[in-house]
Amino acid sequence: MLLLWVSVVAVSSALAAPAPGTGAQRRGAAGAPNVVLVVSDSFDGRLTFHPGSQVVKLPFINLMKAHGTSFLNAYTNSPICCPSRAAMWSGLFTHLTESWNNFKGLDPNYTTWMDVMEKHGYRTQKFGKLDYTSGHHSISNRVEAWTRDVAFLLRQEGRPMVNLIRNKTKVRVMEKDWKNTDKAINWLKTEAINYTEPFVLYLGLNLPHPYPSPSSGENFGSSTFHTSLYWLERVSRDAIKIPKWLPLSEMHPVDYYSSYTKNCTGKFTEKEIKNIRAFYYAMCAETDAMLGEIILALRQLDLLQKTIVIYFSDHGELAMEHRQFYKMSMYEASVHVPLLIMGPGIKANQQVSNVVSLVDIYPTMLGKKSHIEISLLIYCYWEYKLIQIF
Ligand SMILES: [Ca+2]
Repeated sequence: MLLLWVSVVAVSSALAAPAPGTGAQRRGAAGAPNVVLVVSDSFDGRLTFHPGSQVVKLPFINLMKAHGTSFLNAYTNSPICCPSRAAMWSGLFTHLTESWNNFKGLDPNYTTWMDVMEKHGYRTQKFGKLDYTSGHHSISNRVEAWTRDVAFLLRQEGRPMVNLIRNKTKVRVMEKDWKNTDKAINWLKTEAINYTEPFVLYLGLNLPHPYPSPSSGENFGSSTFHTSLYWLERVSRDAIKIPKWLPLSEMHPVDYYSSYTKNCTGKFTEKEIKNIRAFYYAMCAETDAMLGEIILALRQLDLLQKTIVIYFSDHGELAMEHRQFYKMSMYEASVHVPLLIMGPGIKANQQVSNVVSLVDIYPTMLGKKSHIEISLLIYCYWEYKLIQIF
């Protein structure tokens, strides 16, 4: 823990230095800062500000808050993976992408903002979870979206449960995400560091999405909240709120249907609910550590002062609020996402309360300005235009 704290302090000192080239407005990529996006899954945005921030230690999100701009009211455009990510990569609302569920996303050859940036001289690279194109989920996903407006029960997920690794030194629980984080860092060290052009790096993490539960039978889904004592110790159990539930008979039929298909209509003790929430928060702490590894690598490579770092998630996680887990609901826990931006030209320690959403990433990256699209840079006092093509 001391090591982590020292690292955060060291990064803070590096960020205190003045940003080079501030004030530049450029066409094309030449001279523009690099951009690194760390995009996790299922992260409840309310953990990035008070009082949610009291429940779990997130040192690198806190660092981004202190040295950058954080958005207090950032929302997903659709609270499920593919539709959310399709909106983010295309800059189009869900009624335009027609990605209503995980069955349909963008076409594989769709021109995203990253493709446009590459055409304008950026070196680009993606690692980890993407999940914005069609063809990665089952056909049943076509009718199992958050609407679930069918007259029969499609399938029931496994009951939400926890699974603990009783090891106080086990850091790398979600090994696949750590491998992708390592790959991204290796790319920074061996490729990006040598580029004369600016680069855009995207790292997609699966955490803090719950893990598969094969013990729950054929249609098991991902209902296991899994972590180690190392991460669980970062959670303040006393600060965990137990959500109030309506009696099953008073629930709205849509909520009841969601609760039923998510296998949450049975009996849960308060301890069980608190555990599920604690394990979810611990998984968020592990996610923060991966973000931290990227920030530390940028600092070690002397890239931090010329790189804009952006962190957000595709949607939230209900973690037993409204008698549900997963997302697929318009309740706050499901739709409120974290959104933090830091780097050269971006105002430090600024909290923005304006409502923004993931479609705003597209015009932010491309410097597009119109009466409909909102570029986040107008809130950040971001003095660069990454590219200006419209
Ligand atoms: Ca997701």
